[in-house]
Amino acid sequence: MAKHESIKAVPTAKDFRGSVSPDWCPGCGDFGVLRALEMACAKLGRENHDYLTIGGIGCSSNLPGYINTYGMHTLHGRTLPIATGAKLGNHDLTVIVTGGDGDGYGIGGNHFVHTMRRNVDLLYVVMNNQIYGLTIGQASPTSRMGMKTKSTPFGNVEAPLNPVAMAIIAGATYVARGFSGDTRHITELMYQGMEHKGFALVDIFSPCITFNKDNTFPFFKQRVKKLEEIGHDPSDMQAAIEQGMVWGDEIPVGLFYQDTSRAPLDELEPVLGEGGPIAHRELGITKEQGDAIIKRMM
Ligand SMILES: Cc1ncc(C[n+]2csc(CCOP(=O)(O)OP(=O)(O)O)c2C)c(N)n1
Ligand code: SF4
Ligand SMILES: [Mg+2]
Repeated sequence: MAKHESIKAVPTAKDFRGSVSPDWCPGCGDFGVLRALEMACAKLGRENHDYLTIGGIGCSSNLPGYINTYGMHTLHGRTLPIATGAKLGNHDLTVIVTGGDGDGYGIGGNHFVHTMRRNVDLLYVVMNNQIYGLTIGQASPTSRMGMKTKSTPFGNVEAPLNPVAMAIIAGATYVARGFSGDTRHITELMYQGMEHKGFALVDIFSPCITFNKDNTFPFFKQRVKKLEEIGHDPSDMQAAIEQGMVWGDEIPVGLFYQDTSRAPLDELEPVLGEGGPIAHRELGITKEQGDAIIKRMM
């Protein structure tokens, strides 16, 4: 069965625009990510109810409230286990997780590693602004050494983690990076990430114009270099890690790594093999038994 067999109509990006306007600071990089995600969903061609968008806590994690799909606003750092449960509960859904560098690489770091190891079929979009935006400007796991923030007034003494290299090593089967100033490029990266069967990370430089005065739009505009233009082969794991380690006057963006040989978790789980998504199956218990369980849990 084709991955997206339930396609019925061809929606436009406008169909994915939510009814609530984002309360992000005017000029925040997250606006570009939201617009690109709307376009990527339209390009994939599924209907609104075929998508579930899940966020944690943070400016970036508020995105599910602004896009017209099913959505969940969950706990700080806990999006990935919730997304895993949702995907296994209804593996016909296109599951998208959105969040920040603090949410995903800090408090949620353990889940990040294990969700990639399991190759859960979802798109994970991290708006990496190298700062805690919502809590007004503390250092995050991707803040550079020496960076002055509210929590590091004398300069950050911790080394940043490298999400791209980490994702490749941990078992993600689609690893990409983009810049929110290039909406067309990130639309394509996110679209391909949803098409991919398995865990797809799209780490996006999404400047926090209010609290990060180092990693700004001009900073990235001057440095980003598309991997497509330098002839990188995304099936070459070693080359992908090497490119992932590059950080300087040029910073690579694009598709670093893709492995299409590994099946995603939902295809390997025997219980899901026959009978369609669990969410659509009969419960196999009587109404009385169901009522008793609900009563006990209330
Ligand atoms: C368990 C828990 N710890 C801490 C917080 C406080 N908190 C809320 S958002 C956040 C960090 C947000 O940073 P990031 O994920 O990078 O998102 P951004 O706002 O930068 O988009 C923190 C520490 C919380 N809400 N819950
Ligand atoms: S604080 Fe930073 S990340 Fe949050 S909305 Fe404002 S610019 Fe964006
Ligand atoms: Mg952040």
